[in-house]
Amino acid sequence: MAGKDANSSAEKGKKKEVKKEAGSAEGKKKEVKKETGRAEGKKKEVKKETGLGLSYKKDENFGEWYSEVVVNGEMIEYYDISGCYILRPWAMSIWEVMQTFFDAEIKKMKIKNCYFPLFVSSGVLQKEKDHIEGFAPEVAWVTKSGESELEMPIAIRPTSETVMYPYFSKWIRGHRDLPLRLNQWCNVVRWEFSNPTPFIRSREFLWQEGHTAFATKEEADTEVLDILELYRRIYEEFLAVPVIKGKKSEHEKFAGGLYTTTVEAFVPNTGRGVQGATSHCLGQNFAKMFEINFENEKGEKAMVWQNSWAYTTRTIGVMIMVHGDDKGLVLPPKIASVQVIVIPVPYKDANTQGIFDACDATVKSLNEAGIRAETDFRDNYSPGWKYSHWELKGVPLRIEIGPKDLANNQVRAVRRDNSAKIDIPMADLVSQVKDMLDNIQQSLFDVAKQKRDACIQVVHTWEDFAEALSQKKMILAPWCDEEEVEKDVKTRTKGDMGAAKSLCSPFDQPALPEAIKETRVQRNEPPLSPTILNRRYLVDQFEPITPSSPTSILHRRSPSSPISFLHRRSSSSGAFVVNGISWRPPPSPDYK
Ligand code: 87F
Repeated sequence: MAGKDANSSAEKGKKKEVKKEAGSAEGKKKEVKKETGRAEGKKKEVKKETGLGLSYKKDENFGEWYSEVVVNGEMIEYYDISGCYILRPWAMSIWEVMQTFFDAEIKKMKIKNCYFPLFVSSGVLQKEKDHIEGFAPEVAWVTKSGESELEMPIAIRPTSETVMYPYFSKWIRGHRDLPLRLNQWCNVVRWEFSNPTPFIRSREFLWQEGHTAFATKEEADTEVLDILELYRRIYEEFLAVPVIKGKKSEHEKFAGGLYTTTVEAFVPNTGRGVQGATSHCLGQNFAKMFEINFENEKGEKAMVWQNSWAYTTRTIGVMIMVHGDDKGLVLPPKIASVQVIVIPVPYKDANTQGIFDACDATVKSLNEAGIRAETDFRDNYSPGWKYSHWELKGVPLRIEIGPKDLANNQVRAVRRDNSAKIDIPMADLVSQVKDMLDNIQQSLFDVAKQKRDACIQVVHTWEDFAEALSQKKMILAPWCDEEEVEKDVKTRTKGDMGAAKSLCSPFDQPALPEAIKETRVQRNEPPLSPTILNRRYLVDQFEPITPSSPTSILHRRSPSSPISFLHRRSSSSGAFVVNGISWRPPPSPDYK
């Protein structure tokens, strides 16, 4: 997963929390199985007439709802190895749509595809030991072939820095070998220990990993942002999931790199942010380690500047969590392998063949216009069963054709996202269906954005911060980006729901209140940048801080007086108070 996957030191050691979020799939595998039997064993919400439907409601039991929706929606099948899932064609086709888009875009940028081996020798893996250290427990090893022990265990790639960079060192000699821009589409293995969740946290997942080397930092910086923009487009234009672009804090960045940029999504049901994908500037750290040098135009020896970037099948899980409802999946038209399902609704004495022919003609016209439409002619299921089945699978638009439609030379279209129904004259079929699909795509995004924005809270005091956190809000607060302060926020907010973490400092920065800026200048302290904080794994977001905001901030006062959280500086006395009263911080020797 891009979050975990594509880095995040801070993902470490926070595994328990995940359970309460989306997770809970594992260990419930059996339960899920029981629940998923279409017809049997469903006592609660399952529709009597069809045996289809979900037994859990999204707002009542999100974890169980998610497990059920991915299985019943035919995206995932559980497997007999914990944390490993079968991606069924319905899910794989979504991955392929995103892959087609991204692959074409990176080719325009002259990035080339390649494939490096799945196995890593321990010697090579150790080369990156400093950065691998925190991740070591997740590395899976092959130790035997048949019954015989291997002489040296071989690791399965968790990421490919150590696999690729020795060859970067070999292939890059002079400035004419630069830039070297490679990408690979592959699987990686990270042996997670807690709460595997389909798509979101699995032990094996699919991703693309880009690894590039440049002569200058400027070129590397540009690429980091170009790739991040593609990630934004995948989420917003394809998956209809709003994201926030920004920079990770020092604590949350990929430890091996110079800086990490990210797109952060938000799942309102859990109240948490999800790292959607990351694009790192690695600086020259790996160049130093792997001796990736080149002779520059002046004939001098120089080190390359590197980037790495990835997005994973986690994208699909985020989309399901954001759009799915109590009837099942809700797929945005751009990624749905079937955008329109056409269902014949024959009636006793009606002209059944005529209805079937109209269905065929409808699909043909839509296909010719580039719309992915199919018809469901199965005669062993009723129309009602088919409606529920395709709703569960999230097909964006259903077209029904019955005797009345045939007589009136029209079809009935029903939207998956809001159940709106309209009759479309056959003459307007293609244009109206196109419009409806565009409209569904946009509306899914708008609704998701509205929900997300409602969960963003600007805070200036510690009390407000804690309160907003307990309300599952995404918090936007002025922030000093110091590791010590971030660790302290984590310690203070540790609880059943997990601790708070910073998600990113958004590129789109709201203005800081003048009062805060002035205070920083007066104290000769570096400027603060508004940052989004939230409980681990889900996101809290920000909104602009209003000019009238008080000056309380999350920052470190000065090197000698470690941290002053959310203090408010009274303009008259210069004393520090919080919310008008003297602030008593939680017991901690370091804090004032
Ligand atoms: C797990 C086990 C071993 C993340 C790991 O984000 C190593 C790692 O290096 C590890 N989990 N990471 C960081 C990956 C960073 C980076 N790699 C290339 C990316 C983008 C693609």
